[in-house]
Amino acid sequence: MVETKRGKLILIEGLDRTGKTTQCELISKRNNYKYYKFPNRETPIGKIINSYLSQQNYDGKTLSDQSIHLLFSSNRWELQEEIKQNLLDGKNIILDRYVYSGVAYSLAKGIEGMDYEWCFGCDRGLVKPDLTIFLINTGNADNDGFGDEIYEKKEIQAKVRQVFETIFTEKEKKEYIKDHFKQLDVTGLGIEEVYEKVESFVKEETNKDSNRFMYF
Ligand code: T5A
Repeated sequence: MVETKRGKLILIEGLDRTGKTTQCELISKRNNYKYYKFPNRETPIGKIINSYLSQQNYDGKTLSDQSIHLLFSSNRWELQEEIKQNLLDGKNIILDRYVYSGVAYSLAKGIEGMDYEWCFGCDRGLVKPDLTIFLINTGNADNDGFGDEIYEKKEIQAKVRQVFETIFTEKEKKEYIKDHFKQLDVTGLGIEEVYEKVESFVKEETNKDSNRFMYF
C-alpha cells in the first residue's frame, strides 16, 4: 500500500502588525492551505483569552501571568489532534502564531520564576512546523499605534522583539534554524512583494519530501 504523503506545517511568526494574518490568508486562498490562527478566540479557552487581550468584560485581576500563559498553550493543545489529523490526511497547513509567540510574549514580561524553561514546558510535545517564517518590520518600531489590545504598546513590543531574537539566535536548535527557519524583513514592502517571498519559501518547503514529524 502506498503511504499518504503527509501535509506540511508552515508557521508565520512575528510582532504585532507585521502582516502575518494578511500573508497567511493569501497562502491559504491561493495555495489551498488550511489556516489556523492562534490564539483561536472561538474556543471556550479562546474566549477567555480574547477578554484578557481586549480587556473587555474583564476586571484585570482574574488571571495571573502564569494562568494566561497556560491558557494560550491550552488553546494550541485544544486544536492539536485536529491539526495532526489534517496533516496525516495530506492537507497542508499555515499557522498564524504558535509556540514561539507563547514563549516570547510571556518571557518579555520578566516575571520571576517564568523563565524560558517554564514558559516553554507546557508546549513540549506539540508538533513542530516544517518551516517557520519570522517577519520583522523595523519601520514600525517607533509606532505607538499598534492597536488597543493589552500587548500592543511600543515598550512591550520592543521587549518581545528582543526575546524573539534570543529564541532564534540562542535557544532554538541550530539544525532547526539552518534547515527550517527563514527571517524576512518586510520593512517598506507592499503586500504582494512580501507575498512573493513568502510563497517562494512555502513552495520550496512543499517540494521537500519528508514524512517525519518534528516535535517541540
Ligand atoms: N499572544 C499570542 C501571546 O501572548 N501568547 C500566545 O501564545 C499567542 C499565540 C494576539 C496577541 O496575543 C499574544 C500576541 C498578540 O499580542 P493576534 O490576534 O495575532 O495576537 O494579534 P496581532 O498579531 O496584533 O494580529 P494583527 O492582525 O494585528 O497583526 P498581523 O496579523 O501581523 O497583521 P495583519 O496582516 O493583520 O496586518 C495589519 C494591517 O497592516 C496591513 C493590513 O492590511 C492590515 O491593515 N498590511 C500591510 N500594509 C502595508 N504593507 C504591507 N506589506 C502590509 N501587510 C499588512
